[in-house]
Amino acid sequence: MIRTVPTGPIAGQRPGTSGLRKKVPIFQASHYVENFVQSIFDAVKLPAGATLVVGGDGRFFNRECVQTVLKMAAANGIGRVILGQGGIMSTPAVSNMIRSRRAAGGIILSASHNPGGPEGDFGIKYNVGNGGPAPEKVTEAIFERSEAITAFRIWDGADLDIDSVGETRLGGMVVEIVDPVADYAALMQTLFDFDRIRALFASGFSMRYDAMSAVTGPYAKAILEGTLGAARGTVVNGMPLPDFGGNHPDPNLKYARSLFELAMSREAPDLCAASDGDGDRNLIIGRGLFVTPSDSLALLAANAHLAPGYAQGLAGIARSMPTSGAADRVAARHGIRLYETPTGWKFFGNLLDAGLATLCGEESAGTGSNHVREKDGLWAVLLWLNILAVRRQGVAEIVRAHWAEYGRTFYARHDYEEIDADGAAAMIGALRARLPDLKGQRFGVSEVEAADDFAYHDPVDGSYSEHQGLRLIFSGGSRLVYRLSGTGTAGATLRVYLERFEPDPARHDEETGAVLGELAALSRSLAEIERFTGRKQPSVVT
Ligand code: VG1
Ligand code: CO
Repeated sequence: MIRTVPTGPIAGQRPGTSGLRKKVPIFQASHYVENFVQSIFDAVKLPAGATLVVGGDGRFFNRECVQTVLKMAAANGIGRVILGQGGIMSTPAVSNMIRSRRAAGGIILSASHNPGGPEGDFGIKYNVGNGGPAPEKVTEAIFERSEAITAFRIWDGADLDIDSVGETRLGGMVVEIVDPVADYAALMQTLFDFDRIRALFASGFSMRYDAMSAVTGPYAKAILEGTLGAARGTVVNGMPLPDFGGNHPDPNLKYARSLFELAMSREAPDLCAASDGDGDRNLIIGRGLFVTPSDSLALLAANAHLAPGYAQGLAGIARSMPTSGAADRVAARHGIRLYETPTGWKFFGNLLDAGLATLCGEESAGTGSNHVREKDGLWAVLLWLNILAVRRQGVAEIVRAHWAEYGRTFYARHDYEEIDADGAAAMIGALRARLPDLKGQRFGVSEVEAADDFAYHDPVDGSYSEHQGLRLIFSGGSRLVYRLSGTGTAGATLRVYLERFEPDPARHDEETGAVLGELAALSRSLAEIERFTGRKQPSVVT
């Protein structure tokens, strides 16, 4: 039986960079999930009988939330829900499922790389029919609806068994529970030379893949150990856990520290890799060398043609604005276009749909291609493996050769987490107001050549997004970018992105911290970070 339940707006249901993300207790509050899910259905107005894909990263509250979404879908005229077994499906696998099954859209339950558990984070994200995150006009419409909601519709009945593969019914709606891995694994097989990667592993190539007790464990085990013949035990922390084993499923140098230490040790395998909570991010570390995500995008772009799925070359490359200019040099050399977009994967969707870009990437460990409309962690690892299998060189050797050819872009991101939101906003406001004066000013050996508040005109649909980060471009190839995070759940997080281009190979082995030291000091004094936020140093450097 369908029930219509009166409700009223709950403040603050505005989706951020990647969906609605809040602390678990907020999601557990009465009507919180129901209001937001009803706002999605009201705003996107799917045709009666439409198909919807639903999956989550398995974090705490995933299973309860799946039940609510199913019951509300049944009460809102959805014809079929394709659900990952146990409520689990990685973000790129949901994207693929939406596309391959021609679903109208999908709902992803995840807070990605944020910590999980009863006091951790949760999130709900709506993806549209191309398989990608809803564009801004859709997320705005959802938010507006949440501010005016008066009732939600829900199926009144017992919870469904979500653990057995097969079809069941909820009222008039079919619930199809699927193996979340199979279709995704089949897609990977069409893109990469699995025989060659198998031969690489057979030749003794060693690897460690840290699934961080998050969603990619079953995918990595099936593909790396199952199909490609990597040694058993290659995948560690391979079981998705509601609290991610008490760890923070963010594959960076801070939270994947033990993997990093292994890669730097005498026992280092040929390749160390990791993915985040929902499987869309990747970390790549060669023996003794961490590959920055910005470099990884450039390297993958320069070598993608070695994989069958990209043998025709690339139509174009897209990167988010804070991502380093390393990929720009590859695009320039290959005579293809480089698109610079605001932060967040939703801005790549139009470029991919229109065939303007083939590869996309972000400095935050996200890389992907036109095979789906999300960034894809395991895909990036497989593309690296394909390249290593063809070139038969080590990761570090390939990276150094790339730097020698294109120059090296030293890069770091400084995060000031959980700072006071008003102080952070005041700091950005003050710096924004000074941008026109900064242009032409000299700091040490370099001069500010350009200073702006990044805005983006989507070349496909003409939409305009402003205030996407403050940029200072210096003579000699250095850059500073300041923006506030749109994914945090406590206070504000200031992100400062630093880069410096170094063409001279004799200087490519210098320490990133030393190379960027002066720029880091300047980033603090210029924006008066301490005065506005009380912080002398960043809380995380990646
Ligand atoms: C961060 C990253 C951004 C990424 C977003 C979602 O956003 O900087 O590059 O697209 O997370 O990633 P922000 O607004 O906090 O800087 V995920 O893996 O959460 O889907
Ligand atoms: Co993620």
